[in-house]
Amino acid sequence: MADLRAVDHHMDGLRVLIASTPVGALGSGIGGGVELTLHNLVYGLGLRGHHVEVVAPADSLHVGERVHQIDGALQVSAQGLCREASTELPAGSVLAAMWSHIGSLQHETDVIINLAYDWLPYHLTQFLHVPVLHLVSMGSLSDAMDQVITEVERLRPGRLAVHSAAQAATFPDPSIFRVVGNGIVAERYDVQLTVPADAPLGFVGRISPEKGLEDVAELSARTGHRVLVWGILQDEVYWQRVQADNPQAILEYQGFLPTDDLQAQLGACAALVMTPKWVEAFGNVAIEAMAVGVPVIAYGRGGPAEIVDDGVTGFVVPADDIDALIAAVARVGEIDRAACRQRVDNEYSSGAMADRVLAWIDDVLAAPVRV
Ligand code: HBI
Repeated sequence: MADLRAVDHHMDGLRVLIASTPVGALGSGIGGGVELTLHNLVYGLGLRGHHVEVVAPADSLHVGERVHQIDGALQVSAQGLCREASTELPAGSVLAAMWSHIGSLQHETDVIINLAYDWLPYHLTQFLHVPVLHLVSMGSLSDAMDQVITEVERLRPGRLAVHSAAQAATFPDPSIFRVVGNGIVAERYDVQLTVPADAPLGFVGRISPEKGLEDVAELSARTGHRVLVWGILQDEVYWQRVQADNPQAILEYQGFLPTDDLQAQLGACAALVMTPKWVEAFGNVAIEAMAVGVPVIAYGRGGPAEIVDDGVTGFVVPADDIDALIAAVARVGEIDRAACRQRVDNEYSSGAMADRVLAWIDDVLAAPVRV
């Protein structure tokens, strides 16, 4: 018998407070995948009748029923840090201010979902009286973060989730994480079921070494396939080097587009190619491509390899094997584009993701309260 509190809350809806990333305002694009996750959670939990509010840095876009906009100095991205990196809080930290504000909202909140990959929210978990659930946005990056994440599991078991098993596997003890996948607001994506025979390939992601664009350039140089490239040009030197190393490659940079524009252009591609060199926690672009009917051809590394249903929604090839990549591209006509969209509707819609998160919340609310 589920805990009465949990059932009761579902009757008139849970009051959910989502803490965003402190690295950038919502809408700035700095938050990367976390922004998509947040929008999708707000929409999906709202669909299921819950009341969702957001705490985010000032100048954020409006999402959900209310965005509490917090002034303060943005947090440095953890992405570039080394394993021994210390936890830093700038003077006037927006992260500290966000969590002071969250503390003051506890009396009108049933559950807090933290999306920040930062030390403070994890350490505060034991002191807040409203349950804090952490959806970890990246793989293991530093010892300090690994330790504070592990501390949460020791003091408040069941509060940790990741987007993929591969992401969990980067941490010392993968078993402490619940795998919840991710989701998108599928209604925003228009499926394109047919493309011309000479349709280009697509590459979506920050132009940065960990995304492995050089392998796609070599594919293009060897096959003559045009590749449309979307994403923030994060590393100009890398971009120049990729083109210099593959003069025959046909890479056409399309800029960084907002979701509505990206999905319309991406749908015209024959396939999306994903050649990550690091362990992508999930690979949102894989479900965005499938949502518009585009098969995904991905290296067997990280989140994307768990999203692609080999032979049904695309192909998974041995990581770093460009011959295998080329062979898979030649077979993309075998994939039913409608099946790609169907898999998103079944598995990666906002409702499907919200149901996985609500099952997680139920388990937390039903667990004996630890003093
Ligand atoms: N860095 N310190 C910090 N905190 C975050 O929440 C964070 C980050 N870097 C990147 C990031 N979040 C998001 O882009 C994730 O989607 C990867």
